Amino acid sequence: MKKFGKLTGFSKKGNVVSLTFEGGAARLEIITDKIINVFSPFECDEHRSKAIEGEKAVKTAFTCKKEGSALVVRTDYLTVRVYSGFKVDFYRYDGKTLCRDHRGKLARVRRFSPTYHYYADSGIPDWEKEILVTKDLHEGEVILGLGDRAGFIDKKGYEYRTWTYDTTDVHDEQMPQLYKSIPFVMLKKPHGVPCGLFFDNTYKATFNLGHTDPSYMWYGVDGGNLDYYFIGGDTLPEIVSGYCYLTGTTPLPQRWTLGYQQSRWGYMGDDDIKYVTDNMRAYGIPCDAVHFDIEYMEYYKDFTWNRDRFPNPEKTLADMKKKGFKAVTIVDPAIKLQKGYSVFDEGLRRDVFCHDANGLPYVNACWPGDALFPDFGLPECAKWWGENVARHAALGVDGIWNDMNEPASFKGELPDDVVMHDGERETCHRELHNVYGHFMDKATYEGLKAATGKRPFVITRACYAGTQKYSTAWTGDNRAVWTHLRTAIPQLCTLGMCGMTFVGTDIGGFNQDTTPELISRWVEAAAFSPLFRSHSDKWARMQEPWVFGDKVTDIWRRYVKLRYAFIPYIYDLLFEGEKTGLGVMRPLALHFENDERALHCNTEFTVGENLLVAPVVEQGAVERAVYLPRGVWYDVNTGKTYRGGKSIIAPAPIDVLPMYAKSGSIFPNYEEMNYVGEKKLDTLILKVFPGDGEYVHYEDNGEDFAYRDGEYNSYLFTVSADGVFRGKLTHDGYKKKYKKFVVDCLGKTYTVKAADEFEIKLK
Ligand code: MIG
Repeated sequence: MKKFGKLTGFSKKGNVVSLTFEGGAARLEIITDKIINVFSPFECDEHRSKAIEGEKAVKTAFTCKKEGSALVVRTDYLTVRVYSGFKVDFYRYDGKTLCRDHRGKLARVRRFSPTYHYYADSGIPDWEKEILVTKDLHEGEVILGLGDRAGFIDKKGYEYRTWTYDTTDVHDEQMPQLYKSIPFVMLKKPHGVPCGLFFDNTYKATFNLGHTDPSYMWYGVDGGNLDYYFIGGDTLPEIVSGYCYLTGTTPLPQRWTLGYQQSRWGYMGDDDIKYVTDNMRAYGIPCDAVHFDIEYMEYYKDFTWNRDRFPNPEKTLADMKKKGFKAVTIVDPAIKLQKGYSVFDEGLRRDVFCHDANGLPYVNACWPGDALFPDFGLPECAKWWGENVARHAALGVDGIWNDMNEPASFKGELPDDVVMHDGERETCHRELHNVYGHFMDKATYEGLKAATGKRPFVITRACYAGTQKYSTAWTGDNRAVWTHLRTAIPQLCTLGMCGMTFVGTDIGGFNQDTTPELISRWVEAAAFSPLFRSHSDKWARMQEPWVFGDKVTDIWRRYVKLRYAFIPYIYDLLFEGEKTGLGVMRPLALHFENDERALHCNTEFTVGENLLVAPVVEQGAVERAVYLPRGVWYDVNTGKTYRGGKSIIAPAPIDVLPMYAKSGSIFPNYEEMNYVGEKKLDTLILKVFPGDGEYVHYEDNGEDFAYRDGEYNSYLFTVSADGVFRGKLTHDGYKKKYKKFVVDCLGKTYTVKAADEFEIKLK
């Protein structure tokens, strides 16, 4: 660890407090009264953030003075005390400790008995890295976040890395790195005030989260600067919003992207696409999109079509469209090294590929064999890529699926010194590995946006902090094992708390042969995951909704229909989320952070704030314990009420997904449909659970960016404990309005013609 030594001076200019230590310079930047950047230039003097775009610092009143041995910086919300050694402690305005640097010595994890101490670990431990941040942890404190992890909601006790990584191993809590790198954690003491730490550095980093010793955590990173943001706020949702204030939010997607999507690596040609689209409709299972995996290409060459299998792609896509299906096609970063392949030729001519240390195009391999890797951070490369995306989309492609962008490569990992660019600045793979996917997603988003004017639909496997602005994500190659179904809940909820709200898993499991029971439970558990897609490996058994017989098909139909009913609710959450950064699937920890049982609940989640979902994630189970936090809850399936603050046993035969609505909640639903856009959305159903409550609903064209200019309607719906339901149009900006509202209170329905204001007395 770098020795900063004695604090020798400070000065204040604008929103920056510059610090000098015997061992070097550092600074604090006041971003807002709750967000402070802690910085020391190890590599350069500027931030070089890939996650944060634009200026985030706002004019903030603060004071700065020496108090004893500490330099004390105060905003309206925070008190920051800086000491020698560049130790930085954060307190709230009322003196409550938020987060302090750890002072004690760090230790190694002991792996040998005292008698055999001469077997001590060799080599330099990770925590002797130059750039190292250590923070105190407390009894019972939980650590949330850190992006793509197959662990639990609480990450305390584990050691993880950020280095995007392609793996088909079982993803479990001990997996140190997965496809995505999001260096953001939140700390929460029982009944204490939470805080967040965003380490905005793209180099390989280690997070020891109380793994060696539960009294501290440390973060150490291989390069770049010491550059992290402390994020304060009274509640966890505020911390999440603070993080998204910095890194951006998930933009509202096109409505159809919330529909069910069918995928498989192994739909080889026109007949397979027809097999899927015909059967979806024949079995009456709503579906909006089919995904085209790498087999649609000619020799795995991006932006080409295999003409033997798809003689006329325009017609394939147009035929799909007639039946109400959108098409999402995969691309991999690796571009086949082949003269005469126009994408390769043009890329070479425009010099958009990564180079090796000798300045020659860097060659590795992937599905197309020997291949070059686009240098997506280079503006010219992003442009070239976007143009290819646009040309491809012009055929009738509706979304782009970015795979293998860790980047994955078949001839070993890219060496550290492969030359890449961050804008016009030349740097290397060691710095940009973790943002390779991020840059690809951004270029893809921009290409699609320019080509279509619609809200781009991009799905990625790899990402960094801030990628939510450009892409949705799936959790990569899971397996058809129950562990992966169980893991999906904390994994998706955690991604959601890290800005990546539009996420999902491969339903049924990607690798290995799923079972009828597992896939049934999986579709139930996934019914509320924003990205709702079944996908499987080429060598796994077929797993379309109808291949396991009527019983399983009925479950699929029921839960896909449930999903379609709830599309307006999920859409509302995404609209809100664009402002707040909050996710769709949320761990109980988020809204019940002072309830220790909720804080550790890994097998339940809420959708928004008021709908609690508790899927069965265990083979053979026909009931399960459900923890209901404080308050009155309605069993959505039966209407029965429960007082929370305790666990109940929920009956859950194979076709039942336990769901609970908070008293006073209102959920907008659609009528049945085979796909989004099949029917005019004239009727809105409002599912009401008695009590006091209000709900804001949002209506727009579901497609383009006109909503940003006010082309939308919003409605305020309220219900009161004495049984009066009211509706009111509160923003009138979109012409095609609902014609009818159906209020459904525990099965009793009331229909009203749409009016700017209405009132119903519920019986
Ligand atoms: O090396 O495109 O995670 O979803 O089906 C495998 C084939 C490459 C990995 C992706 C998976 C996809 C598969 N891909």
